[in-house]
Amino acid sequence: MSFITRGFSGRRGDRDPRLPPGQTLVSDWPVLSAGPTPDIAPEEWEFVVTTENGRHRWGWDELRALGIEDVTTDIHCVTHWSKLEMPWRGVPLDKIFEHIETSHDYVMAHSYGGYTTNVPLDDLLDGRAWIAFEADGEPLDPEHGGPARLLVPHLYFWKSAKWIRGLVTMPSDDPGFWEQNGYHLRGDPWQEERYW
Ligand SMILES: Nc1nc2c(c(=O)[nH]1)N[C@H]1C(S)=C(S)[C@@H](COP(=O)(O)O)O[C@H]1N2
Ligand SMILES: [Mo]
Repeated sequence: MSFITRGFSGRRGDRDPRLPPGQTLVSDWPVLSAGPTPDIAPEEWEFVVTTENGRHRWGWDELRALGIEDVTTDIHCVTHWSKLEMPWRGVPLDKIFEHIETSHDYVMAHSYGGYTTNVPLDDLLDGRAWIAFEADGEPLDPEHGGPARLLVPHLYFWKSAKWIRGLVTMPSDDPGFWEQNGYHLRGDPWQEERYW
């Protein structure tokens, strides 16, 4: 009994309370991509939301016109690195879903290049998710998802689909690319929902 509690409590005060369990701080920004980096000019980029009721499409300027926000947030990769207080700029998903009607509770995010990841619709709303096009005060590098990526910082970073192309709503929580390969369906870093 006592050796377990001693092992856990001894170090607790040293840890940054913003770091979820099992995470380590990095000062650089690692690149993690499952395939090649697509080359998409903002003029060609489009974002399409597809529901059981139809499709809604935004071009680059149309999407930005929905309303741009600056947000400073922490990000947590399932491979155990975290970055704290990163400045981002993007359009909150709330602004997009003002124009969308669906009875579905889940979405599949689709990227240029074919990457997919599933997210409960609730996790994209209430100021918790953005279509981001700047980080650290600069346009997103192509390797980090430029011209635009999904940003869902309260879930592990694999949910933040780079080169985002659109969302398709779903009645059930069907697994995306990494989720089919053993990653957790939701991926809350505070619950350590890494694999399943
Ligand atoms: N389209 C696409 N999005 C993606 C990935 C990917 O391979 N393709 N990798 C995911 C994973 S596992 C992580 S940790 C982050 C990495 O983002 P970064 O390369 O900007 O750090 O992007 C996520 N989004
Ligand atoms: Mo990741």
